[in-house]
Amino acid sequence: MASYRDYLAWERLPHLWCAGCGHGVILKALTLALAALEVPPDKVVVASGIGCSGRIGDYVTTHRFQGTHGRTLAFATGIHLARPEVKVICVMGDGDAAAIGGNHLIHAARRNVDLTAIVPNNLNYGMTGGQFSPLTPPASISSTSRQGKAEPAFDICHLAVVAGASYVARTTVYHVTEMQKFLQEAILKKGFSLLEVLTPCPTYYGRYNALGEAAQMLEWLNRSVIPLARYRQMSGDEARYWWRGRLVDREAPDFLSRLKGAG
Ligand SMILES: Cc1ncc(C[n+]2csc(CCOP(=O)(O)OP(=O)(O)O)c2C)c(N)n1
Ligand code: SF4
Repeated sequence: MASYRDYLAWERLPHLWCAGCGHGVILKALTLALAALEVPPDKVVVASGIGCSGRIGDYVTTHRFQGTHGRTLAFATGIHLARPEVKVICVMGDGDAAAIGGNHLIHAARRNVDLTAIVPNNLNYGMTGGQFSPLTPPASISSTSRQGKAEPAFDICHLAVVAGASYVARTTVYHVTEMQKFLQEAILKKGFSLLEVLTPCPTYYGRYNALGEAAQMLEWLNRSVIPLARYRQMSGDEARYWWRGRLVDREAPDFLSRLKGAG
């Protein structure tokens, strides 16, 4: 029986993340999911762009690919088309996936490319010093919004659904068991799957917004992110909350099947 230990590159530890960063929790959940699915490490590629979250790929024993910021899905599509028997798992921060890489995201979902996209959403650009991203909530303090972010945010999960993704879900690093379950479902899904994981960046977002230390940020996530079924019953004050759950799980032809059909 496989163990998560088989998927962790122990010789590369200790990791470089700040104390209390949530990215390590996502790394552990990913290794647990791969072990539970018993996918051999040499049948997996973890592809990432640039950012603190992108370093998740540094600590796995699978194949790894790190490309340029925002271009993960373009590279990953090429890897998948060349080696369709290998599971390609992409890790992209909220800046990477929703800002510079937003167009790639829309079209990977529209084409329904058989990839798994994990979006660790720490509500800011961690690696470059806490700038706001398109997913940063309005009024947040960041290094580029000292008086509070004036722009609205968008929901990357709904964006992926309307673009055509086969599987879309959201959870948090507080909900580790749910995260592992969603990861397994996403990895098994034929077609484009996206899992957004809300995660603390105590160094920037937490500090700028007076959310306390990492443990307090986890409590804050647990309070602020409510089950999807409950969210759907709410009216009026929804803007205060995020939902978590499985938004879509549907069958549709994936990109490679369509290409073969067209050929
Ligand atoms: C083309 C390009 N533009 C900008 C950068 C600078 N840069 C590196 S990481 C990053 C943002 C990281 O934020 P995010 O993607 O949210 O990941 P996090 O670090 O928060 O995990 C930026 C803007 C870059 N490396 N390449
Ligand atoms: S800056 Fe934020 S996202 Fe980056 S390692 Fe530190 S806590 Fe994590």
